[in-house]
Amino acid sequence: MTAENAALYINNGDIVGFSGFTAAGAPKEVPTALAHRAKSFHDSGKPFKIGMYTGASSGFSLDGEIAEADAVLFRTPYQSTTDMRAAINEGRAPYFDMHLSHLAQQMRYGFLPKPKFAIVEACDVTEYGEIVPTTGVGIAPTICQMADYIIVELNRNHPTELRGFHDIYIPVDPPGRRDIPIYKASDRFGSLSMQVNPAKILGVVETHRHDEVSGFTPLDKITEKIGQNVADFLVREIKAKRIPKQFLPIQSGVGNIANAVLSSLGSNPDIPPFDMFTEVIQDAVIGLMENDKVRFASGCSLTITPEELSKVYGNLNFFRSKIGLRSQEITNNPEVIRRLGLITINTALEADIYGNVNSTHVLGSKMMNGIGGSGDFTRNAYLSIFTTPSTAKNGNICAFVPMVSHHDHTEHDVHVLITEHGIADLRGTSPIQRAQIIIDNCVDPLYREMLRDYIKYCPQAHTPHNLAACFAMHREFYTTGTMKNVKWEKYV
Ligand code: 0RQ
Repeated sequence: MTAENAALYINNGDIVGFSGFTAAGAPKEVPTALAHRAKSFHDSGKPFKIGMYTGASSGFSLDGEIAEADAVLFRTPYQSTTDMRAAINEGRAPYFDMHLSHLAQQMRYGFLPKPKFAIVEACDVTEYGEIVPTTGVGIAPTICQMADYIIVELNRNHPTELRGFHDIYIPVDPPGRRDIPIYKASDRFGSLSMQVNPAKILGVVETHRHDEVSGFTPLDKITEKIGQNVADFLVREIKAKRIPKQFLPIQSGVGNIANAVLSSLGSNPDIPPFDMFTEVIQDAVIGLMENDKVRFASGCSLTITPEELSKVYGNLNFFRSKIGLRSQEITNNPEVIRRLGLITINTALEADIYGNVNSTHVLGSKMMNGIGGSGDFTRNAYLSIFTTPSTAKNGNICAFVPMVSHHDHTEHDVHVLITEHGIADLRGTSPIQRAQIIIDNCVDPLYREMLRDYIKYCPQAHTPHNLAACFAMHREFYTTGTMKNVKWEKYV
């Protein structure tokens, strides 16, 4: 059927689950047609909004179009398009930010409204109800199981030979849940496709559209240095025998820094070949697989640019033995993360001098993207690392503040902070020791004295704070456009 005809099934107030994870494997044609349907309703003065579940972020033709059409009843668990972010921060799209591993099970537990429709991208679908996803899995198995109706976007841009990349499994819910039998990243135990009742499939929409995955900005001096610092730190840990010499699986977050970190790990001769047990498999991983530096990558999406994807599709047999795509409740599962002993590397927006991390809220209130999988991985890691450039906005924002303005990862979970200036190893340190280590090693020299001075204005305590002044840096930025000129006397 056409995307327009498929969209006609969906009405105001309906709840829709979408396949994919990031822009990889997200449907494209039907969401855009839905957005047009919403606009035509709005033009005739009628309401049209849908509840939206996705795996994580999605592409412009999904989040962008639906947000632009002002058709969001609610949205969870993660997003990163400009339009959706604006709709959320302007109060036009009610959003709740969730740990990605929680979403599918909370839908099944009945904590969240049941999806009526599942719109899923596939590279193959059979009359018996077998659906083979494309480059992203996300929450697709659960939404296909729960939804009353399924619309399949059959994307001819992806070969049917993607069959064999996936490992699909829905855990039984408590009290019957059993262990997840993954003992190394490359273990597979699920099925190759999603099996649904074929009677639920309303129709199949064909498309040839590419995943809307954007490329990376070339490495700059800061991201390159952060990547080198991470690699140096991990080499040091291997030499100190705190990481086994055969190394441990890596999880790395999204974006330019994560890509730079992977490149540095890949080119460092003292880091042995490794497995990845991660969420998003990014561009850098493909080259590292070709060079035998990455042995296997388990993830819930292959979020790679068309150039890298064509390498994978040009050598499907090689990459099928090296990539496993699973749902996010398996890739981010605390049980498996703890068992495999992951080294997790995620990015902070800001951290405080005591090691707490904000990954989501700009200056405490504006949603950036969401917590994503960073909490799933950080809390359960063997060794958790956060990276960040030491400043943002041309040095006018210091990434280190007295108290984080929003709290995603606590001091209890954050083992190491790394910036372009250096490494703060926080393991086994008290709050005041952490403050010294972070200021000396990670903070930009421009802000070091300012943060040392802050502590002087704090009454003696286990975690010294001056509650009148702890957000002074944020307040100065709001009023003057820079944190550079904070005078604590003005606030204390
Ligand atoms: O804004 O582009 O307007 O200048 O924030 O900053 O440095 O480009 O960072 O793209 O690596 O994203 C934490 C958001 C980092 C991401 C976050 C401004 C800065 C810029 C973005 P401009 P960068 P990145 C598993 C892991 C949570 C989910 C996660 C993220 C913009 O990594 O979403 O970890 N993480 N998932 O200028 C105000 C500060 C700022 C600031 C930076 N302190 N205050 N603005 N900016 N620091 C994968 C998944 O879950 C899918």
